[in-house]
Amino acid sequence: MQHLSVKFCFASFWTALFAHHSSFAQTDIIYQHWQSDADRVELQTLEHGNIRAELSGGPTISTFAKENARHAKIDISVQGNLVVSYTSDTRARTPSFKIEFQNIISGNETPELILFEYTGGAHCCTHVMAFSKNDPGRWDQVELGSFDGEIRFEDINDDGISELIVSDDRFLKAYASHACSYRPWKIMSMKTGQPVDITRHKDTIPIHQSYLKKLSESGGEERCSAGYWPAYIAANAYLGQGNEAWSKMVEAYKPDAYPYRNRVICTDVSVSFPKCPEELKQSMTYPELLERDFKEIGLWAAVTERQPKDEK
Ligand SMILES: [Ca+2]
Repeated sequence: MQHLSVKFCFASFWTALFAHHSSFAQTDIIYQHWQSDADRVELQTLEHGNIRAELSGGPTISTFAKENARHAKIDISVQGNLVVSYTSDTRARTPSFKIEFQNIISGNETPELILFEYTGGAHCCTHVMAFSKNDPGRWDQVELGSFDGEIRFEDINDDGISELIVSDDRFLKAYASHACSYRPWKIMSMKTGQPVDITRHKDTIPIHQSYLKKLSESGGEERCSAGYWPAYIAANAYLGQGNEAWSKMVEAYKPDAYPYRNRVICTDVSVSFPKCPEELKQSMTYPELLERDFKEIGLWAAVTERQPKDEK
């Protein structure tokens, strides 16, 4: 059973990585999947203009896995001069890697090299890094984050620079099982060299609209109601319709139904639940829990507003 879930997960990893839109052709991408009996993977190269990226890998001693782990190694050279040599710190025994070129930073003349590293485990995570030329001859490494679901680059506002679109993992397993956790999109854009959350920018409206269309066709409202409503309300809130979405949830909410069962939470968020003193434990209904969580992630105002919010 464990074996099956890992296989499924690899399948979804590759599906997620293939599902992207960019100005670069598929030939600009290298995939590297480790066979479990191999000590190292064959070196592969990817070129763009005078930039050459080499992806290789071998056994490693990492912070996470003391033995039997494998790392990815990226060497980037420009006109034959080595500008980046990066070795990943992985916990994976049979990791998967992908590199591709994407324009995600404006103001420099070269595209970024993106490394996707699937760290292993039943679900989590794909760690994403960008290598970017900033000052003449200087290349920086930028952490884009670790994500459990789909990851894609798409130029959502046609300015020639791709935005990063990922599943919002804050909604994962918060109200339902992994399979029943619907996640709205989180959208990020690079500003002054760092990823910035632009999920509520007006340019993202078509992304949320298309998400809601898919969500309504998913059957999740019936099958996974407790995991469906948070994503439905959040995506609607991004479109200035949070208030109506909340009302729909309240209408559908059945206090006695299993998916909506009350949760006991610890009112001190700094204390893990097993260590929570009895006097700090509190039973919350499903709507109360949603309200608390939406307040915590700064979305409650958007649930009670009616106009699209433009956060730059
Ligand atoms: Ca763009």
